[in-house]
Amino acid sequence: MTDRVIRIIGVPIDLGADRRGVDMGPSAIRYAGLNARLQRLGWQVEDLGNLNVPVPETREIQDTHLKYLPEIAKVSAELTETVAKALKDGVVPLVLGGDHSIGIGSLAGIAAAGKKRGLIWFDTHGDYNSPQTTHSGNIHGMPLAVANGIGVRELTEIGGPGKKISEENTVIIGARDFDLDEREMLHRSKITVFTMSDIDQLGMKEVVSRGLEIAGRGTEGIHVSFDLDVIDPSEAPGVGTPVAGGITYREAHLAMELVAESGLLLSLDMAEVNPILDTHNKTAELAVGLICSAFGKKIF
Ligand code: Z70
Ligand code: MN
Ligand code: MN
Ligand code: MN
Repeated sequence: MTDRVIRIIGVPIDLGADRRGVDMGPSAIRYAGLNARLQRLGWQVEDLGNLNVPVPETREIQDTHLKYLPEIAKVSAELTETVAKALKDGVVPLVLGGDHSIGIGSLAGIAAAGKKRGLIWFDTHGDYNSPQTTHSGNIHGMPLAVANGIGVRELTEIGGPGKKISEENTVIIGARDFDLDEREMLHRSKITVFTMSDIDQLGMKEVVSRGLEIAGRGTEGIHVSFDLDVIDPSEAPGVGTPVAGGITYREAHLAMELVAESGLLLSLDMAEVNPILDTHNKTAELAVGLICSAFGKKIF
């Protein structure tokens, strides 16, 4: 199975979020045994280490609607190139956040490599704000909008002009917290949203099956971007923005197992692990478990 290679790309960034700590996510996830566990599953692992990310103390916020825009644009451009190169090299990029602004570079990298991929975005949030609709000015609330061509050109044109996703093949799962105007914009888009209410009514299996069908339709596979805050804070306390009412540990694993079974997964982001709020690296360990489920770990 030596042809199966995962390339790990750490992005220790917290410039996209208010709460400090998610910059330590890549360390915590590696500390939880990521590389060895993937190897035990039969994967060859290449760890590129971390991209260079400035710390906020060395920078000043210039635009309160787009905090740390120049810094995030620079890191996103580097991530775009790194992800595009991985795809051209025929390996599977695994991007470790860091706040969810990492989605900008991941999706731009996939597009730059010329791949038509569906997207499943597991998140409490829509991450679909524009500089006009944002209340926080935090760019981690914008990556999905940016990928869909909404926002400033410094972000939307990273990796080239044009949309980086196909709306018709984009699915959000686990949402329960939108800003008002963000919600309106999502309603007007062709993105499919499965809320917590949908999961309660249909069950995770049905939601993910529908999501895979939508994301996989007419594409060569899918990218999964997983924000750990989609999981209930009782089971994932160490996240950037804990919000009550999330999916369970078991639903999260089921979702990743279904992704693995589909055979569609081509690249993965794990975002928003915050070791400062975590208890004994529980959330980072969960992140590693979910990555393993997504990459084919079976219980039996
Ligand atoms: C809010 C904003 C967000 C993650 C929080 C929250 C966005 N909609 N995303 N935590 N991962 O600030 O735009
Ligand atoms: Mn997010
Ligand atoms: Mn979120
Ligand atoms: Mn508003």
